[in-house]
Amino acid sequence: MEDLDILEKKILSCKNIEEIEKIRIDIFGKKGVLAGEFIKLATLSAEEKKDFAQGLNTAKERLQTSFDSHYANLKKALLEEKLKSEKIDMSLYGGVSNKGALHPVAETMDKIIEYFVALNFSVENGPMVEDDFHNFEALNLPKHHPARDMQDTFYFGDSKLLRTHTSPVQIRKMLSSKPPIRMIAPGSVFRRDYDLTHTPMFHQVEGLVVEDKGEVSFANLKSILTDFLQHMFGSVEVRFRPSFFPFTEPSAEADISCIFCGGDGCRVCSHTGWLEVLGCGIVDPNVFKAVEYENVSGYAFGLGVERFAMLLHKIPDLRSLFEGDIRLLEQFR
Ligand code: 2NL
Repeated sequence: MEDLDILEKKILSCKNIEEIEKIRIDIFGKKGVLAGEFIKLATLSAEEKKDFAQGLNTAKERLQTSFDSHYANLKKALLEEKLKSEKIDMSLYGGVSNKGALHPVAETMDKIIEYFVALNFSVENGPMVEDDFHNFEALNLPKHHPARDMQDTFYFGDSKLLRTHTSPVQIRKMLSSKPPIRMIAPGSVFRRDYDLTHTPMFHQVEGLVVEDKGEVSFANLKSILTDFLQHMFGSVEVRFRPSFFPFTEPSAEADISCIFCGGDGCRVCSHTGWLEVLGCGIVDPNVFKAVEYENVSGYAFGLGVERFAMLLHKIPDLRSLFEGDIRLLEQFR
């Protein structure tokens, strides 16, 4: 065996990790110096074997100790060198990162939900693929009603359809729980429509309040919606006009004073001074009949989120909300 002192010197003279890794293989490796010596054991007599093996183990331990301590020294030196050379200048300008932002529709949705959650409304969800009963029948939309035309609704072959409003969520809630109910249903809805003011998918928030003790009143409904619209649009005037929906009776539409001209009349409000923003009414008894609710009263409302987002951000073309054009989205950071 090479002289122990020479081997030890070889270890200690390594100047970096690469060198000492090579020496590790030379000495401790499978085909290294030590392995070579251990093979010689086989050729010795029993007596010689004992002495030789003892000597070998002592030598191995000594080399291992030297190796470990020098290896640790080299590692430490390497780290120190790195720490010195890789200094970070915390005062250097890092540039501005590209911050993301909520899409105006999502942001508007959040603002709407926030209002009703604060008034103790629960937020409910339901399937987008619905059936005729939940989407139409239970909502007092009789067969052959124009809103059920193939024209407006996406049908699947198996009598399933894409919900045309979020009302089926309220129907499911009433079918699965007892009154009182105080809920909103936000979500995407689908209609076969595509032009300046319509996209095949858009978002609605509908609200439903059902009481089994005492009666809800139209005054309740007007008051909560007036406050809601002022939460959304600031200090606007709110008015209610009689209207018609199959699922409410009586029904009304709410207008706000035009936020573009302050009510003086402009192109956006068609020179009326008013903008139509939501529909509402007292729940039609036929709806309660369909979900087998007795001796209850309720009110409901529904609104289109894209319209709210467009008014809030003064976005003129509905379709720009769906194009994902970075030049539009960047303006909402
Ligand atoms: C609109 C009008 C409205 C409702 C939605 C509703 C739901 C149930 C019962 C009664 Cl389960 N009504 N929803 C009521 C009135 C109006 O939406 O213009 N939406 C965009």
